[in-house]
Amino acid sequence: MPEPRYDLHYWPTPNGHKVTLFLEELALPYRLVPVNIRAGDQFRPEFLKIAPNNRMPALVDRETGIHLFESGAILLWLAETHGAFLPASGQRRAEVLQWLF
Ligand SMILES: N[C@@H](CCC(=O)N[C@@H](CS)C(=O)NCC(=O)O)C(=O)O
Repeated sequence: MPEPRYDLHYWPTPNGHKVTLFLEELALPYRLVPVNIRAGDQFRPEFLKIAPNNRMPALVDRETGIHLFESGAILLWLAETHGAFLPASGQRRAEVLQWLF
């Protein structure tokens, strides 16, 4: 079985849920990589290479090699990459982004 496209560095908090909701809605292949923020995993050097702000969620896209932190940036990337939930331009796009930001 092929590796899933996305690694989501995650802990079950609202910011983490934002990204899992998106991935689930589009049935995108992903793997959860736990970042136990109560145990200090967010300060591990290997995690800081992906998320230098020491916060989860963070996403690794194996297909493009892109590493992203900040849930809003991740959602925007996923929306544009998969052509979902985000109108291409105009008022409707601005309305979606106002909720995202
Ligand atoms: N603006 C960030 C906030 C992320 C954030 O605050 N993550 C928290 C958990 S919800 C975290 O990882 N905290 C670890 C820490 O502050 O050390 C986003 O939307 O991704």
